[in-house]
Amino acid sequence: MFAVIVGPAGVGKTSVAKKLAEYGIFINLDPASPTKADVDIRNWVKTEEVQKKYKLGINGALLKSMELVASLDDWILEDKNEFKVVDTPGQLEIFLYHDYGKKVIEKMAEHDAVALLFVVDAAEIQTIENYLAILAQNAMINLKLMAPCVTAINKIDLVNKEKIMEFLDRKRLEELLEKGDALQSLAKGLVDYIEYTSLVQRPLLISAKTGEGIYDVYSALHEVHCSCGDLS
Ligand SMILES: Nc1nc2c(ncn2[C@@H]2O[C@H](COP(=O)(O)OP(=O)(O)O)[C@@H](O)[C@H]2O)c(=O)[nH]1
Ligand SMILES: [Mg+2]
Repeated sequence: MFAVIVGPAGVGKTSVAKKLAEYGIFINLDPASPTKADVDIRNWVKTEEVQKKYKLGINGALLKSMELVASLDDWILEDKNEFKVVDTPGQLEIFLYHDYGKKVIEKMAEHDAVALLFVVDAAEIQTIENYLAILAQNAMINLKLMAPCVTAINKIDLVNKEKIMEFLDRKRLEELLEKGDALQSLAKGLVDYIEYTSLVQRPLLISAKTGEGIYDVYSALHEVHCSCGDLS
């Protein structure tokens, strides 16, 4: 299967991908990130070269790079038995606003099953509003990419776990929402939507630094993949 790591910049995607790749192989699909990989998209597309060639700013160059990546399939490995961890750029608009990310995912799905891992930073989940905003992004990624998705809250080694655990407890979350404002029905609808669409319902608490929860992510990715069957 392809386990595709998506999420904002700096949340620890590459670190998580490398840890997960201890169970398989590491594919770097970030044309701006020089990193040691088993398969590296930079053999075909390098963002700094695209920037020069097309005279673009850094964001434009990244988008153009992903457009080029979406047209390639040289990097795709055929072996279905392999657990292939795919690291991606942190510019979420590639997946949410443009079709480049979706095209890349569709290309992978032609060859093997695809499961997504949405990685977020634990430091960003200190309030219920932020937690709900993360759920909303997760829902958008699910909708847009139409692939099963697991959410991982990374850098759990840096925060108070108890607080986040409160949000993950559905009953406690509802109690917290009761005290909220007019947005609570929207928020509840969102929680229902996520529970309805996510096969692994609770985000996993992990740390790429200590290794905590990495095996759980590996299992969860296989679980969603098995529940959804082969997408190809
Ligand atoms: N404390 C801690 N730092 C982490 C963890 N995961 C990543 N980092 C650090 O966060 C920074 C960004 O990580 P990186 O993997 O490059 O994030 P990316 O931009 O999402 O690929 C680096 O300095 C990492 O060492 C973690 O679980 N705990
Ligand atoms: Mg990275």
